[in-house]
Amino acid sequence: SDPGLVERARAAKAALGDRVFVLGHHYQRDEVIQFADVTGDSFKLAREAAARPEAEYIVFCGVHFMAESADILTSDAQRVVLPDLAAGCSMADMAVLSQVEKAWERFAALGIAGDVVPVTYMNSSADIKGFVGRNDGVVCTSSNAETALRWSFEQGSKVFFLPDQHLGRNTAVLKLGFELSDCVLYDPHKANGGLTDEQLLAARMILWRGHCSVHGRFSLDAVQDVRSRVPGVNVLVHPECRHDVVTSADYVGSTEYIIRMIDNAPAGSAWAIGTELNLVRRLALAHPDKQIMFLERNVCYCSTMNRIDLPHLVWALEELVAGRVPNQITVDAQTAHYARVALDRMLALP
Ligand code: CIZ
Ligand code: SF4
Repeated sequence: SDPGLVERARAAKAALGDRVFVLGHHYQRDEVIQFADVTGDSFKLAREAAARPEAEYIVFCGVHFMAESADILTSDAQRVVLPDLAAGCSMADMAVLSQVEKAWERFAALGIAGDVVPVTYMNSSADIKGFVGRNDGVVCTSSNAETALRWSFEQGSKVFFLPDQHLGRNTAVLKLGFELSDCVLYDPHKANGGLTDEQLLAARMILWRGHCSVHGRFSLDAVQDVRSRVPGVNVLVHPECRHDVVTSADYVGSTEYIIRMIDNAPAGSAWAIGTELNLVRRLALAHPDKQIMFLERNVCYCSTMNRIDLPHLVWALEELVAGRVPNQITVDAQTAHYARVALDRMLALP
C-alpha cells in the first residue's frame, strides 16, 4: 500500500493513543487489517468493542450492521465510526423492517403469530434485531445458530428465520435433522410472501428470502471441479453457502471455525475454502506449508467490505485527530433497547 498513507495512518493512531480502538473484520483488505488492534468475526468484534470502555472512539473496519451492533453494546459516551458509509451489507439490506412487520401481520391474521419465534442472524440491521427483541426472539451467529434454534423450538412450534435463508435451512436440516420440506421460503417481493395459508400452517421453518452475495455464489460445480483437479482436497465452507454446496463439502462452519481448522491442519494437506477471498488469501500466506485455495475459479471479494480502504481509514483517523467525529453510527435508544434484549438473550444461551 501507498507508503505515504501508511505513515499517515501510523501517525494518526499514535496521536490518538488509547482514545481510539480499531476493529478489523476478517474480510477486510490487508492494507486496512494491518492497522487493526484486534481482528475477528462480527460477534467477536462486537464483544471486543464492549470490552474497551476506555476507548472514546471505536473505528469499525467492517460493514454497517456490525458498527450498529458495536454502538448498541458500548456505552453512550463511546462513538463508533465507520470509515465509509457506503460499506453496507447486501444480505442485511434484504430484510427491511416494514416488510418483516407485514409478514408478521399475516402470521397474526392466520392465528399463528403466538407459535412463531423470530430469530435473526447477526447480519441484519439494528431495527430487525429490535423487532426480534420486541417479539420474544433471539439473535444468532453462524457459531451458535444450532443452540439458538433449539432454544427457539422450546418457546414455539415455528421459527421465522431472518435474513439468511441458507444459514436457516442448513442449520435446521444438518443440525436439527429437519426435512427440506419442513422449510418454506417467504419472499417479501411476492404477494403474501409467495406462500399459501396451508404452507405457512404446515411449515416449521419460515425462511426469509435473503442470501449473501459472496457465499451464495459458490456452486456444486465448483466443489466437483476442485475435487477432480486436487485429489484428497478438503472442502471447507461457511454455512451461508447454498444447501447443495454445504452438503457436498467436508467441513462447514463459521469464520472463526474456518480459521481454527486451517491453523490445526497438518502440513501438506490441501484445502479449498468457500468464504470471502481476503480471508482465504491471508490464510494461504500464513500457511505456506499447506495447500490453500479459493473454492471458485473466479475471484469474489465482498464489494462492500472492500469499500473500507486505506484512504478512507486515514481520513477517518485524521478527522478524529482534528477533533471531529466522521461517519458516526448511532442507533436510536428505543431500537437499541430491544436489539439489546435480543442480543442478551443470545448471550444467555447455554
Ligand atoms: O458473511 C459475513 O459477513 C460474516 C460471516 C460475518 C461475520 O463475521 O459473522
Ligand atoms: Fe454481507 Fe456477505 Fe458481505 Fe458478509 S460477506 S458483509 S454477509 S454481503
